[in-house]
Amino acid sequence: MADCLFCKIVSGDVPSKVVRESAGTLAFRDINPQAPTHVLVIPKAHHATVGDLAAADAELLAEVLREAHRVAVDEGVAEAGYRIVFNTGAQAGQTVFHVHAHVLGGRGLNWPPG
Ligand code: DGP
Repeated sequence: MADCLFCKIVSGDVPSKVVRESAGTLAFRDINPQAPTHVLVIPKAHHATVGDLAAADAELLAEVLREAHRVAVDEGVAEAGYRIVFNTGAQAGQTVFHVHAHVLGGRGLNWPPG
């Protein structure tokens, strides 16, 4: 989508710090990290929310989750524990409407989230 920030990251028009890439996904560091490890994993194809992606392409959603786990392993946070978050909708804090998994780790994470 022409006016989508994360589509521009996929195309390289907006720079990012890429940590992993698979056939269908890209993983890059969040510009405003909330934990020592804070990586976003996105499908290269544009889907606005995780619900939209689940309905349109469940295998691609599975690829996003596999890659999110691989990021946690590569970053060395998988054993201690990490969190995968999909903010979905404005009230939940979604600000970029190209679905993304936040992979957070490297510190204790509170529950419930704010
Ligand atoms: P959310 O609030 O769940 O939609 O998360 C959007 C995240 O995207 C937020 O944590 C900050 C991050 N972000 C916003 N703009 C950029 C950008 O230009 N580059 C990178 N790497 N991350 C961005």
